[in-house]
Amino acid sequence: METVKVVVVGDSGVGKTSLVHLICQNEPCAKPSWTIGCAVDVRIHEFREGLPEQRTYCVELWDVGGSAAHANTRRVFYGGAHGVILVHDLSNRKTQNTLAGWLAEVLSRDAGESAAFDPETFAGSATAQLPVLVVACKPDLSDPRRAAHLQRQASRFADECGAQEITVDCLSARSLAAGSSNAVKLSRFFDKVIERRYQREPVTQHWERRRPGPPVRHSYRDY
Ligand SMILES: Nc1nc2c(ncn2[C@@H]2O[C@H](COP(=O)(O)OP(=O)(O)O)[C@@H](O)[C@H]2O)c(=O)[nH]1
Ligand SMILES: [Mg+2]
Repeated sequence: METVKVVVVGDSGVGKTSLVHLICQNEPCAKPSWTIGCAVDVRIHEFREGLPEQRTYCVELWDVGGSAAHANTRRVFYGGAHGVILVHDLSNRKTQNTLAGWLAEVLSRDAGESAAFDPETFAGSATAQLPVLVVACKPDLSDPRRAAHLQRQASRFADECGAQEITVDCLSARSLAAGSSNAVKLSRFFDKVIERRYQREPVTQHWERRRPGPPVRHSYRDY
């Protein structure tokens, strides 16, 4: 099965592990353990579901530990990513401000550790490079007025980088229930990641054009 890689980043404790569990297992994670390094889970995704070109893909979700102590070593997990999910926490106001920095960190994966980069510039050109989804977690823990304020802040950023947005209570399976607007947006995001990854190959010719061979190390510049 053909595969795409999506990295999931955001500050520690915002709900990344819980979100990935909900997306991949279709049920909330009772007690997420602290993420050390990176954990990978997969979701089987129907690309363009319901259309003649529908096809099954495997979406790998790379849940990257967000602690500051590992800022220098986690870059290794970003290589070859085809999409990014940026996660923030509506009960923690600092976590919206760091989204641009997280995106810049992912986009600078090939630039070497010492490269200086400007989050604003990177955010502006992000979608030209890879699709982005912004996820707001813990709406249930924030009072509605405060949540709305923090949500607006995140939305401004999402607009700047052309990202879709969803709000997910990771402790409730209903948040991503089949047919819900969240589920539809998530599905469209995965479609976009797959389109971007395979855009040079017309969809109907994937199988004919694939030849067995050694694994290729992809760079986002190839797409
Ligand atoms: N109430 C509530 N708690 C959440 C939600 N998402 C995550 N949590 C809790 O927040 C804590 C940190 O979540 P975790 O997934 O480990 O965050 P990570 O560090 O970003 O991977 C855990 O206790 C989760 O159960 C949510 O949407 N609502
Ligand atoms: Mg985690």
